[in-house]
Amino acid sequence: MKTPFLALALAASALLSSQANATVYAGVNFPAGSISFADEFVSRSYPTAAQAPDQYNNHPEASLGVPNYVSGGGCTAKTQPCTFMSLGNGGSAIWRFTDNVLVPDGTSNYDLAVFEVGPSVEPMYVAVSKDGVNWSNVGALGGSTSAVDLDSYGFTAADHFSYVRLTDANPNHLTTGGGSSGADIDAIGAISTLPVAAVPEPATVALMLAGLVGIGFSARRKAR
Ligand SMILES: [Ca+2]
Ligand SMILES: [Ca+2]
Ligand SMILES: [Ca+2]
Repeated sequence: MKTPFLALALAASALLSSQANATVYAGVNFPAGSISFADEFVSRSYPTAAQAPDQYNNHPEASLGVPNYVSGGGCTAKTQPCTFMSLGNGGSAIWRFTDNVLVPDGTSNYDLAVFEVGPSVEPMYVAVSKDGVNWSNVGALGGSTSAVDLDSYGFTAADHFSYVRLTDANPNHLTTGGGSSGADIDAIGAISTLPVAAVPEPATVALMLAGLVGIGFSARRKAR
């Protein structure tokens, strides 16, 4: 009976630790906590070079990890390093999750949240991808809408997404750039997420195998 008990104990502790990670960021509850957020910046592009934001609003690392924008924290040469990255007018950028994947949660609740700086979300289109090559459009954000329900696009539990693409959609300023032009991205978070299983260290695997052999040996001894 040792093995089923052990499996049960491991499952219970995994459940407890996942609930323990739940954290509210800027009013949104993330059940898996800080791993939920985009980990890597992949690429970006602009319709023309003139539509890019200026150098102070152009730091991709400012859009990674948990939301950290503080109201009034603009990006100029005189202030602290920027806490968000502007997309540029009509600009597009791609992010990647590396220690987690974005999944639909099986309900109409939101699954993906984009933290855009300012009182009203600047309009942008959202797409998701499993491989960074094939993309599925999942609507637009703007105004008071800053999150996406993947289930409403027909995805199922088997759909695990590692990439998010945001494209600035403001129709009023598509010709010029500079400053903090385009939507300003503080963070991108998978509300519905699964951790990517870490590959165990060889030493851990050896220890687990030794444990299994030990359990088998003691079971054989008892059977005699
Ligand atoms: Ca992450
Ligand atoms: Ca959902
Ligand atoms: Ca940020």
